[in-house]
Amino acid sequence: MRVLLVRPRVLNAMTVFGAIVCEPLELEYLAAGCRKAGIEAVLYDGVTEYRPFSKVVKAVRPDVVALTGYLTQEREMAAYVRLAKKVCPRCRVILGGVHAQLCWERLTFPGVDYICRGESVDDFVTLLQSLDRGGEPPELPGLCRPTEWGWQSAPYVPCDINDLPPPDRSSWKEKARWYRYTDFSPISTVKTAVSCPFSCTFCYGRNLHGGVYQARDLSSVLDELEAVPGETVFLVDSDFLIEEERVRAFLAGLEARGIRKKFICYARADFISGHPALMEELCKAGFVMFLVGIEAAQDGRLDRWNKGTSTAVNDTCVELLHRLGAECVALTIADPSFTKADFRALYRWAKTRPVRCVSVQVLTPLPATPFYEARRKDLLTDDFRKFDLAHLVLEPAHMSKTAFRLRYAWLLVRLALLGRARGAYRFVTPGWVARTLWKGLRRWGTLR
Ligand code: B12
Ligand code: SF4
Repeated sequence: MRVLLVRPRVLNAMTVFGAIVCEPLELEYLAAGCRKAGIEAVLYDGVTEYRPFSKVVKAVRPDVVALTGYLTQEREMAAYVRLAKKVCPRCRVILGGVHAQLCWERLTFPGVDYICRGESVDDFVTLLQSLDRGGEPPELPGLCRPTEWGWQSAPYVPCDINDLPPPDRSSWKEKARWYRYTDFSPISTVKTAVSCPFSCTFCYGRNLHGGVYQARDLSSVLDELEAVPGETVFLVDSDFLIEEERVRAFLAGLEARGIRKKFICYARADFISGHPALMEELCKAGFVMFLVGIEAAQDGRLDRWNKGTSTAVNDTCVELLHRLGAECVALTIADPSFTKADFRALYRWAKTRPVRCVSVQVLTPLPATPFYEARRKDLLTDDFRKFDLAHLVLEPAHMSKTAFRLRYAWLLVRLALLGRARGAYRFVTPGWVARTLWKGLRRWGTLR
């Protein structure tokens, strides 16, 4: 049996400019499971691919096309399904991933045969094996299929993430020049935990895995780190710094095994500000960048979003990271309820704090979050391409939509210039911009 594993093309500002590009880790997990079971797996990563999809399907002639994707990629996913079935009508199409896990009903496009809501690679392999035998697949957790009563999902049961195989990174080297997190390149990505024990109202990631946080055994994480090719590792947990004991054991493991890498991770401001000595050890062990959910310059907003932190905690956090010489990427939110003064306050916050990189995303109700349930009747659109946290999907409360968009764009420009003046984004040169635009143009024609 031959499987074509596909990550869809993304052509938005973030990816066309290539400032953050990660390896297709989800496909590397699936490929590992397939290859272990003797199933041939071919990867098609639309993010780094110039060949038209149908040409690849024609050449590979897969028995199964398995597609991942985020909510912003629904239309692309539907287009890949159409193309796959057109070029290779006998192939089966299976969808999966974080969007499918909680919003699978939106993915029942014509041509889709199965949707896997679960994260289990073993279940995916079992599905492939039963298709290979020509039988009807068993009742696997979270497996959705069309029935005479319409599409039905078997109950989703989170898998034990310790059962996932080590990702197969055999194609990493070939694509390494693409992988970067702003100034750090090439990067590898490693996932050490799923979901998050906190409950910020706008967060999608915490609802994954049945809303239950689970961290992998550290020995397997360290085994993986010993083998990853990148000099910098982006730990893609929703939040890596959760359990103090685990972080200490992780540091001891790095030391004992002599693992020397640079690390980037997501972390909460309250953990950072509450553990100055541990943070110092992390920085000494190679942690160079922390992506911190600062979210707002006002306490009222943090409380409304159930963030569980405060502006004072945020300030202590950025001061501490600055003192330790680590990069703090402050993740903040532009709320459609912003007044002109709120936009100015966010910029002032950045200007008066020792941070170089401040990212601002538009507050967006992502489906399956409490925030979405509360605001779904107010949405300006149900086109999920606009849910990329850069578009406005709720009516602004204090200005017109155009005024909000202009103020948001102006804030982004000012923050980028501020960051640049403070020494960030060194990789952005005129040559680099020209090259990345050219790469984006070449990928434009791949969805055919
Ligand atoms: C790293 C990351 C990125 C990277 C890209 C990573 C990638 N591989 O493409 C970057 C920084 C570019 C990025 C961008 C965006 N991201 Co992002 N990202 C993440 C993050 C932190 C980790 C994702 C990851 O690498 N996971 C590791 C892989 C192995 O896990 P996985 O995808 O769950 O895969 C497992 C299963 O789901 C399953 N599986 C996956 N696919 C398939 C397919 C099949 C067929 C099967 C059977 C199984 C299967 O198998 C895997 C192994 O168990 C998550 C947060 C999180 N906690 O997940 C957010 C997250 C996925 N991102 C999110 C969002 C909103 C975005 C953006 C739209 C907005 C933004 N500005 O950040 C953009 C859009 C990019 C796009 N593709 O359209 C949301 C997803 C919302 C949604 N409903 O889709 C998340 C959950 C963050 C959040 N808390 O809201 N992101
Ligand atoms: S925003 Fe961060 S801390 Fe809050 S629930 Fe999501 S991952 Fe956890």
